Amino acid sequence: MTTAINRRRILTGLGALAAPALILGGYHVLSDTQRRKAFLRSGEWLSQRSHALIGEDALAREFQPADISANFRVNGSSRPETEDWVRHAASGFATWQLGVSGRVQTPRGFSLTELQAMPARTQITRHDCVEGWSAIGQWTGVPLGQILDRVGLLPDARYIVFHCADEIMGWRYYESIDLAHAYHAQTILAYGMNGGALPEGHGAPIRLRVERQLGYKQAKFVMAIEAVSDLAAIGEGRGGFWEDASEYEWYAGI
Ligand SMILES: Nc1nc2c(c(=O)[nH]1)N[C@H]1C(S)=C(S)[C@@H](COP(=O)(O)O)O[C@H]1N2
Ligand SMILES: [Mo]
Repeated sequence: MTTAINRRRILTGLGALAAPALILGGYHVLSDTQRRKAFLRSGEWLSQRSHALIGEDALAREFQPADISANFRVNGSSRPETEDWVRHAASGFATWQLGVSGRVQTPRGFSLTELQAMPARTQITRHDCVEGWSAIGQWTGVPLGQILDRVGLLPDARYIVFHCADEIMGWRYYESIDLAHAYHAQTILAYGMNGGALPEGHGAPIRLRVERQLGYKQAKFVMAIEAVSDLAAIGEGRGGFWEDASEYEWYAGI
């Protein structure tokens, strides 16, 4: 994907954000939008790493335990059929490792036990699927930023790609986010849900929670993550399974 196409897609996404912001009339939302616009016009955003400048550090709303949905739907893939995942699932992911590669100083794997031993974050948030349903769940996991800091991003890293275990119609599910979202406080690789282990259908052994984005960005069954400088060589180059397969926007901010 060329930078120009990427810019168009991000701008389209931001355009969609502006309308609800105006309707809500929240002054901080409006000023965020204004700041985004000025920032985009300046052209600086192409190289800008600071999420604070584009307002990406704002937290998604968090809820109380009493708000947790009794039924959180399993949507999309519910059980990968790829050989690797099936084998690891059979042994409770005991020897599974999350691979971390790409534009990093030290590519390496992390076992589930290692991930669980790292400082964790628990959050109760609302998941919004574009198909028109929402559910509130509690997620526990390791902040993605901690993993990225352990491997050390190279200066040209701009996106984090999540490679999943499942295939839909013969295509591997994958997703990607920029570094501002990767380092957002509520962006975690979750291994727990509603106080227990992450249920198989919700993405065992780990799934991404990137709480300022829509449902399809919440990659389940994550087997590996890859830091890249450009999304062009991944899948069909639009940054995710649904982005490649349909008109879903790469920037799915909510
Ligand atoms: N690997 C993978 N991740 C995925 C999907 C999928 O089919 N495969 N579906 C996406 C969509 S559209 C939604 S709404 C959520 C559903 O997550 P849930 O099953 O925990 O409700 O996962 C997202 N992540
Ligand atoms: Mo979805």
